[in-house]
Amino acid sequence: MITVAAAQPFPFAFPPDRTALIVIDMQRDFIEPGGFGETLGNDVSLLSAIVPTTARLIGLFRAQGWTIIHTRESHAADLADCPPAKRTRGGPALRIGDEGPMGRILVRGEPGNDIIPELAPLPGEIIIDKPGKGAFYATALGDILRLKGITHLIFAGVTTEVCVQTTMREANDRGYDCLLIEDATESYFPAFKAAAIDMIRAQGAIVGWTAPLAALEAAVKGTR
Ligand code: TIU
Repeated sequence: MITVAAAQPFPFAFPPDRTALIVIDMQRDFIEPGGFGETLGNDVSLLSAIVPTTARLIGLFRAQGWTIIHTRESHAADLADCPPAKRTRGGPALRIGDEGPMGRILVRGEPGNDIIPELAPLPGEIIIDKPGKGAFYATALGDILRLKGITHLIFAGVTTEVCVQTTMREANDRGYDCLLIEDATESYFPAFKAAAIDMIRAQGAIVGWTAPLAALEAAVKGTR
């Protein structure tokens, strides 16, 4: 076991061979102008801040040979997996499936739906395409984790209070111990990021633990 001593609300211990990193939706659609995030009215520039830290976190897992899973929020070209309620909600500049500057908004295989080049998955890393905010809904993630014997999950990605928090809650209800890396997750709303982190670790880790990347790095270094 490796123990992240500085995790909150108390130390987080994980068995590396039964742990996976899940990097949520680090896609051009959320991080670059002209994608889904911007069509919803958000200032997407805030999200780039975590790219270097997330790259370091992925690099740590690669160096150790530990399991890495990337997710992409995406829909089929015919939008058969996109509930009308999701497509018609609000008054976005462009709707899911509309043609934008990076191809069709939030559609699988379009340039804007790719993971940003700085964090591109390597061969052998798992990619989960998900139509919902949670990565367990309508995907094979649960089966994949079970087959690999995974019991602990470490989370990064965007946005903290939407897809990251939803997936952590899904995972927590399925019995996984979850750690969120605070400086490898970001929101369009700084107050929502702070609130999500607070509510995840409140009540004795009711959803899970949080820690800065340096705390995980220090814990891993201690085992070498
Ligand atoms: N809008 C927003 O904050 N997030 C999403 O729609 N998806 C993800 O969080 N990936």
